[in-house]
Amino acid sequence: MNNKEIADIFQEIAVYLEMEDDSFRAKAYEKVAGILEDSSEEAGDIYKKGGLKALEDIPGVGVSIAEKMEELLKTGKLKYYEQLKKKTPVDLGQLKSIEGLGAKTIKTLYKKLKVRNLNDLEKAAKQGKIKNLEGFGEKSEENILKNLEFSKKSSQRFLLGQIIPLAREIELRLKEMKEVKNAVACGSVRRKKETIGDLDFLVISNNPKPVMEMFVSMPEVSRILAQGQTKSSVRFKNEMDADIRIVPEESYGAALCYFTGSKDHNIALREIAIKKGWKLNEYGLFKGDKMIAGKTEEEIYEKLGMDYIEPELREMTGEIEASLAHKLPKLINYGDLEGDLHVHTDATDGNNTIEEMARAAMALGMKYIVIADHTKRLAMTRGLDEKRIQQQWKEIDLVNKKLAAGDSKFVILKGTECDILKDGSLDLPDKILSKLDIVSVSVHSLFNLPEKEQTERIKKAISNSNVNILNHPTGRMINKRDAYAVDMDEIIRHAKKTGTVLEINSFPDRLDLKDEYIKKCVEAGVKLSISTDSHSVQHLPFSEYGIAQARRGWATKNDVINAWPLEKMLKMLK
Ligand code: DGT
Ligand code: CA
Ligand code: CA
Ligand code: ZN
Repeated sequence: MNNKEIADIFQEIAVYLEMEDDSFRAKAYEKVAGILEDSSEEAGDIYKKGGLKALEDIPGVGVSIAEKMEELLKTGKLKYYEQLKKKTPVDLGQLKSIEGLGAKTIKTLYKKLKVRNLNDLEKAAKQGKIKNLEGFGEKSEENILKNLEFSKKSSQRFLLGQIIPLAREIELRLKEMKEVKNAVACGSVRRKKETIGDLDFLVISNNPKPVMEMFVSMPEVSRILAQGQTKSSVRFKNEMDADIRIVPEESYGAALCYFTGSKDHNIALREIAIKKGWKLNEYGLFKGDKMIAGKTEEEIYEKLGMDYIEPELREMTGEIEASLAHKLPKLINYGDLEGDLHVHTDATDGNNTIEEMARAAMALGMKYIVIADHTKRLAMTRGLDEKRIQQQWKEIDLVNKKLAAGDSKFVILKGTECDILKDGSLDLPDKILSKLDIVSVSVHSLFNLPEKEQTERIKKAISNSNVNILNHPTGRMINKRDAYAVDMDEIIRHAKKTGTVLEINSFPDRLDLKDEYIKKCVEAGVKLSISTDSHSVQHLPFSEYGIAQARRGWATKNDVINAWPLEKMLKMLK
C-alpha cells in the first residue's frame, strides 16, 4: 500500500470521526494524511527499515495511528476503518464532492433518509424530503439540487492547472524519442482555457509507428480507444482522454493551427481562405493543388492578410476582425510579473513562514511579495486581528533587514486580505488599513445574498479610500460553485470611479476574474493584478495560470499593475 492509498483511507476516517463529533481525532488523521501525501518517502519503506517505532517518528503520528498504518501495510486492510464504514455505509467520495455537504450533513441524510450516494441524494431532494429535516429547509434542498446539477455538468472537464503539468510531461517524453522532430499539446490546453475536455497531441515524425506504440503504452493509459497509423485515442486512469495525431513536417503549421482551434476560429479562417478562392485544412493552405503555406502558423496568417493571433485569443471574441485590421493588442507575457500581491503565511492558514515565502518568490525571479493574510472574521483560518497584524509588521521588518543585509533588493510589503463584512464595512479599522502598503479585500461569507445587496456590499467596501484591490471578485470555484449573484458591470464601473484594481486570482480552481470579465476591465480602463493567493511555496508558480487568463482577456502589460516596476505601481495606488 502506498502513501496516497493510506492517506485516502485516513481522510475518510477523519470524515467518519467528524460525524461522531470527534474533531480532535479527525484533525489528527487529516494531518497525517497531508503529511503522507507530501512526503517523498514511502511509509512502507520506513516501516521496512525501522518497524512500528520508525512510523511513530513521522511527525504527527502517535502510537494509535502508527498501529493502524502497520495493519494497512501488513494486511492491506484496517478493521477500525471497516467498522466505521459499516456504521455509516455511504459513498463518501461521491457525497463529499458536492459543495456544501460536510460530515454532519452526510450523517443526517444517511440516518434519516438512508442517502448513501448521489443517486439517493438526488431522489430525496426531488421528492422534497430533505427540506423537512431538522437543520435543513427549502433553501438547503434547493442548494443541494443546484450543486448536484453543477457537479454533473462539470465532472467531465479538468482544471487547466491539473492538466498542464501532465501535458508537458508527455510532450517531453515524445520529444525525447529519436523518431520525433517536435511534439506539442494543442487544443484547449494550448489556448489555456480554464478547463480542459481532452488532450490533443500533435507530433511531427516521418516514422509514426514507434511513436504510436509508445503513446498507447504510457503508464497513464487505462484503455486504448482507437489505434491507427497516424491517429490514436486513449483513456487515462484519471478518466481523461487524449488524442494523438502524427504529421509530416511540411504540414506542421497547418496541423498546429487546425488542432489548436477553437473550432469556430478555424471555421472563420477557412472562410477567409475561401473568399480568396483558396482552401485551408489541416494539411495546408492551397491554391488549386498548390500548397502556398502550411509549414508554420505565422505564414498561414500572413498569407490570409492577417497578423499572427496568439493561441489564447483564438476564441472568436473579435480576434479575427482585430487581426485583419492590424489592431491586436500586444499581450502581457509569461515572465512579465515583477511581484506577487497576494500570499499567505503560517500566521493564518498558510504553510510557510514570511521568510520562506519571500525566498521562494525570489528564486522564481520575483522582486517583491505582499503578505496578505486573512483577518479575524475568518476565524477558521486564525485570521489576524489588530494586535497580531501589528506583530506581523515587526516580523516583516526583521526579515526585510535580513534580506537587505544579504545584499538582496527583494522586498516584502505589508498587506492584508481583509474580510468584507455583511454591510460592506471592513474587518480591520481604517487606522490599521492606512498603515499598510497595499490593502486588498475579499468576500468570504454570505454568498447567497440577493444580487443587489451583494453588489452594494462590494461597492461600499471598495469605496473605502484605503482599499486598493478587490480579490477573487466573483467568488466562483470551478467545478464546485458558481459565482455569487453580483452585477459585475456595475462593479467594474465603480472600480473605475474609485480607482480600485481587480484581481485575477491564479489559483487553479478560482481563475477569478475569468477571461470575459478581464476583457471588460481592459475595455473600461480598470487596472488588474495577477496574484497567486499562495498558501504554500508550492503555489507560487500558479502565476502562469493567471497570466494565461489575462492573455485570454486581451490584457497588456500596461493593464496589470504588478507587471510594472514597484515604484510606479505604488505611486499609482497612492
Ligand atoms: P476541449 O477538449 O473540449 O477542452 O476543447 P478543444 O478545443 O481541445 O476541442 P477538441 O479536443 O474537440 O478538438 C481539438 C481541436 O481540433 C479543436 O480546438 C479544433 C479542432 N477541431 C475539432 N473538431 C473540429 C471540426 O469539426 N472542425 C474544425 N475546423 N476543427 C475541429
Ligand atoms: Ca481537447
Ligand atoms: Ca480531442
Ligand atoms: Zn487569499
